[in-house]
Amino acid sequence: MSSPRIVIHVDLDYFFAQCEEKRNPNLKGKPVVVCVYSGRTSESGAVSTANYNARSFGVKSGMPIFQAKRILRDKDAAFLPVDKPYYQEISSRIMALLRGHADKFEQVGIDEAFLDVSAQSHGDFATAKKLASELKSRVYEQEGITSSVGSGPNKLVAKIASDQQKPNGLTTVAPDSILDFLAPLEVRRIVGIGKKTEQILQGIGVKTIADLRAVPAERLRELFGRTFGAYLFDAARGIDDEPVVERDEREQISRIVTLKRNSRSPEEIFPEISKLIDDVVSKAADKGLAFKTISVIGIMEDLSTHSRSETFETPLDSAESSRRISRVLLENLLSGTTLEIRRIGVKLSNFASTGSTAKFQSTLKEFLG
Ligand code: DCP
Ligand code: CA
Ligand code: CA
Repeated sequence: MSSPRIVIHVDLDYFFAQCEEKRNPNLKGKPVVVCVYSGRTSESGAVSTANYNARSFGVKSGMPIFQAKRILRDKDAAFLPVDKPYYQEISSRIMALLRGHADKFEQVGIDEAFLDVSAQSHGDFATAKKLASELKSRVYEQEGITSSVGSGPNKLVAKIASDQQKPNGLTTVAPDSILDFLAPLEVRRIVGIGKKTEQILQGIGVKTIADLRAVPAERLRELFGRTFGAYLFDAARGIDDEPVVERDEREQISRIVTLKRNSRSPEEIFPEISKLIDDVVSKAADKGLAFKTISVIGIMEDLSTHSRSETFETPLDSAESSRRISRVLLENLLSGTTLEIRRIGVKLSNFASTGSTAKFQSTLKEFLG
């Protein structure tokens, strides 16, 4: 038998706000709120993230800025605009550091990554724990950024573990403690369980992962369908076979062609899109990648660019579905303009490994109607 897999998940703490503290150390100790200003008035917009000081008063991501200001009045709080390029620079350096310590590496978003360290830790959890703690220290020494790190036998458990003791946490889940570790946690801690699933589960008296574990496979299948039902059944037991996979470096695969003549006719344009889709989908398949986002891009007769895209919760890899989606996107694009299309393109992005497809295909069915 091969030795167990060991996966580490790193999640940078209150990332945007921590980057602001790094830039301006005077902010430390104060509530810091990073804001997406919508520009209509000086107060309109939403909170992107906040440091833990601000969170202790109830400030949250997504909250209207005026509400955060009200909560933090008299608290000497700093309200700062999002500076994505700056956060991106810091993220890139940290990701490069982490990548250097992984057998396999998968970045997820700007502030998270999975590291498969099975080989270098010889499947030994004590070694992996030491490695996880070293990674935290290195990131802190190099960038002054704290992180929360979890390790476990797979991505599912590692991610739940990193979320367990935020901020600046380190949580190791050994194979013999998976079931006990998961048991008392709320079901929403499982990736893929959103509000809707949580509500359905609550309806049958399921609050914790232990409760979920007690639900028969057949019942889960009735409630959630065969694939998602099976996923929940496994997840409740800490079972997850998703590999850690390096995302395509360019993070997108695209192709564009010039139409024989400018057109607004789907009948004329769609056959071109269809060929492009077959091409990019097979390129993705060659790389073992599935994709969550499909975009259709039109360069119009006046050379302006119009695009439409759709993102699915679960990765796709089927050319047939992609063609059908792109047809809808093309029609949406055309309905947003009276111009004729001169060049037409398609783009796949938001990649994941194949093997993760078809888990939540219901979102696809909803989109296609
Ligand atoms: N973000 C955002 N809007 C949201 C959620 C997040 O703009 N609704 C941005 C700001 C965050 C970054 O993405 O800094 C990472 O998101 P996380 O969910 O990981 O949140 P934080 O890193 O801010 O906090 P935590 O310490 O809980 O990980
Ligand atoms: Ca984070
Ligand atoms: Ca995150």
